[in-house]
Amino acid sequence: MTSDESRPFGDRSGAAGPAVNSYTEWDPLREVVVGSLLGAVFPTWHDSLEHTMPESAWPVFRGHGGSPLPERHLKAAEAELDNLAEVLTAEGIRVRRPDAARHHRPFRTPEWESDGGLYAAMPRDSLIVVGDAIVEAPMAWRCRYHEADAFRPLIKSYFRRGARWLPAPRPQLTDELYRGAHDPGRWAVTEFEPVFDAADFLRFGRDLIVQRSHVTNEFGIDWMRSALGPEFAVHTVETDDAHAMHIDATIAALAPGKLLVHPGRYVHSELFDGWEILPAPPPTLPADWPMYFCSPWVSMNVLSLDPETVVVERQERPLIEALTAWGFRCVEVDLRHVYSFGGSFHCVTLDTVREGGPGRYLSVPSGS
Ligand code: DAV
Repeated sequence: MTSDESRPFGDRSGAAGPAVNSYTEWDPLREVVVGSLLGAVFPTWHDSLEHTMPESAWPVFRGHGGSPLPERHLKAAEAELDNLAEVLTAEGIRVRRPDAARHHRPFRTPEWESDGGLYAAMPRDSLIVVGDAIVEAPMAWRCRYHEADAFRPLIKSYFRRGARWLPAPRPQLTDELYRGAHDPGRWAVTEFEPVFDAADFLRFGRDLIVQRSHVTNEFGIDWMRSALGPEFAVHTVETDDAHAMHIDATIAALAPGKLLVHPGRYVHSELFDGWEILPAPPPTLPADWPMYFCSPWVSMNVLSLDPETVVVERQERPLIEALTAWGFRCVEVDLRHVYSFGGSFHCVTLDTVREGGPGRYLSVPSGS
């Protein structure tokens, strides 16, 4: 038993420094959670997945809910995640990993059942650190209902050491949440109850931005506003993405005043007036690379280690050249096998400790 676990409520005085402290996407990174694909399974099919998953994946998903993801590819991807953890450690950053979880086990509520879970690979989707608080997202996909559980030992440890712990209201995920096939509404989820994935938010000090998506509704955004309180402002931004699910392959904030954007999806917001905006070069992934969950644009899903340093996929040469020319040091890491399962460096990490406090970086109209 570590000293931390021997006292049920640990040191919540903050005397040892904040256990979590992360206000931006770019302040110098001190501690990070890196996800794991161990035991990952195919998601259990639900019609709402059609809005965001590549059409080529639908038949595979339909037939394989709860069964293991392709083994060789998965092993190669897990090795990439282990290597990422080593690279970050070598950069002087403390790395935490989730517990092994039994994602293949079916589960049910009184209203529905799922053939299994998914994985603990993408802590960015289920969790967000805002200042000294960890928020657990009410995820919209039924198979992701227990996804944050693999991170609970870490969350409890952060809480014992002074972090605030804000789990969103447990969603019911009944049929009322999902738009029917014949419903002309734009989004897969209705306003039945608050839902969001944490990866639809990005942090800019006292300001956060969020996109409405197929997994994030207005009710969820309102809940986040209320949970964070008046010290933070949450701004909804428009994006041009018919398949919107997670803002981090549309906008990447690399430093104060420097935004990397998807050339097609980014819609200019006056919040970024005065910022330099770099459209990301197209991804280099071969067309026949298996992509079960997302588009190759996770190439721009980079992780900032500080305002001058970015972790980038080794084979994304045009992006590495563009970022280098923009003044960044690029830490090149292989992650293509992980791409196949839905994300890259930003998705697979949760930056629990960064230096710095709450600043103001966005051009916020007065009165909002
Ligand atoms: O481009 O398919 C990826 C988002 C990753 N969480 C895309 C969005």
